[in-house]
Amino acid sequence: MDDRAFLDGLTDILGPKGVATQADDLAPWLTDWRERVTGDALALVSPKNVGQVQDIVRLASDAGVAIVPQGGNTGMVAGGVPCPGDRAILLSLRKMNAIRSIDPADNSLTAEAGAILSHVHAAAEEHGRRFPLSLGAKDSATIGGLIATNAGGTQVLRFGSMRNLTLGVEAVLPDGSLFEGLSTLRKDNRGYDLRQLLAGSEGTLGIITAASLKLIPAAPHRTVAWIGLGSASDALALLRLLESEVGDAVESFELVPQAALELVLKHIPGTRAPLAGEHRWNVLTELRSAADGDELRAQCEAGLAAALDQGLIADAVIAESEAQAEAFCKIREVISEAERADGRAAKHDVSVPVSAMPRFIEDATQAVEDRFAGTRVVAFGHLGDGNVHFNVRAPAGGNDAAWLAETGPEVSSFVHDLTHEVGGSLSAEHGIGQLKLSEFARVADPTRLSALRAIKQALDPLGIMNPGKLVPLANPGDNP
Ligand code: FAD
Ligand code: 2HG
Ligand code: ZN
Repeated sequence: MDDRAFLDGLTDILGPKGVATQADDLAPWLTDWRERVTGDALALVSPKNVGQVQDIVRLASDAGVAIVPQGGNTGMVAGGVPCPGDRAILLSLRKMNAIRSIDPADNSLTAEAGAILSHVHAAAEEHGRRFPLSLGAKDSATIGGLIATNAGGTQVLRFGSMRNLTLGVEAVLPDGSLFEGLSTLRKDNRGYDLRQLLAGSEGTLGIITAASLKLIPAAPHRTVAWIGLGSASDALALLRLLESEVGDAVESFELVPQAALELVLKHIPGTRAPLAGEHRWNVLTELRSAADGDELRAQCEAGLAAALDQGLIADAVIAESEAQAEAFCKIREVISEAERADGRAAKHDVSVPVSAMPRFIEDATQAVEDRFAGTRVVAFGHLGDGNVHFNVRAPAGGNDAAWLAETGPEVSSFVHDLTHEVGGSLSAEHGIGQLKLSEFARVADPTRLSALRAIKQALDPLGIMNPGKLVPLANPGDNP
């Protein structure tokens, strides 16, 4: 089937308004959030229902055209945009954004894949419940994209990543068949778990059209604190101390270096440093309780006082109001945006065992800055999960885009080797996409790679679902 006949077929399925082919209409969706890749597509299609998704998949399969599912296009590894030169369509789930149902007795919510995370939060809150996963892109990221990347965020410490919070999935598989897995069962042992296979599959095994999510009871009382301290190992000791004081009320424990705070203050209007002095490291922690706000705050104060006595922390402030709590949290949420506004960085979304992370941050920072003169490491994020964003910023005053293109790959290999040496992973939460594909192929265990390829081949033998992402080709030279 030639391109003309294929596009006519798409218009038959979706009507003219559901198919965009003009370059201006496509352009905003062909480049990823980090502006690292601009891909090619024959069309942007926006189905409104599952039947249309199935018809598009069958037509694309007949025509041998690749399909790139896209939600909010906030992914960090260019998984949601086509590869340059691809004969592909972008399939946007944005019009499939309904909250289909909420069942407070079941503590579950069922939403279409294009539902935006903050809308899901609001819908759960209306029923006295919470969906406990949040991240800086919450006003754009969609449920489909979050599942497809197995996203994490700031509350993984307590509630786990998207996998742990997804009860059921509805998805169109690469042959156009519909997997009707929207169950809200808490226990289901019918063998291989397709829901879990789709979580983290980055659009390579099918198109998620809806999902059932786990809700938890609302916890109206929160205490948010900003803490200044001298080292990442003190920060980890503080986490363990707070946990012993307040138990699992600690929902977030995020590490923010002074360098990241400075980027935020420089680029994000309306932000203010929470503490008067400067500290090499800061921690943002959020504690929540359904029971008693005053007691929670008292426990937090006691924990911080003990930390001060033990010399673990230098200073701390507990938010006095909800507005101040939001302001503290915002500083953490906008780090990526501030970093992007400041220039290019080689980004590394690494995890190592939690106990090894403080040492890793110190040693790897030293090693990178020694080896690549002028670079500056900004390592921030989810310390309690053993996951920091180990971002290496280009030397100041040069052409950072050119630096990233020329030196970035060498820097990334260096960082990934250091990660690998301590048993870590090169992708803790963002996935592989296009940007980490060659590195994944380089460092991954061959058995893992061949199992991935076998699964891909079994479900998508024609290779139409999001090619060039996540699953490295057997011949490394063929990878984009
Ligand atoms: P997209 O970017 O559109 O797509 C991401 C991947 O999912 C692509 O491979 C795409 O093909 C696939 N996909 C999308 N929809 C579907 C579908 N319906 N079916 C099948 N495949 C699909 N991530 C974290 O884990 N933790 C964070 O703390 C975090 N913070 C962020 C902060 C900012 C400011 C930004 C910009 C991003 C952040 N991210 C974070 C990354 C990003 O938000 C997540 O990866 C998110 O899950 C992507 O959702 P999306 O709807 O934008 O997906
Ligand atoms: C975060 O934790 C995101 O803020 C983005 O995962 C990390 O920009 C990054 O490197
Ligand atoms: Zn993160």
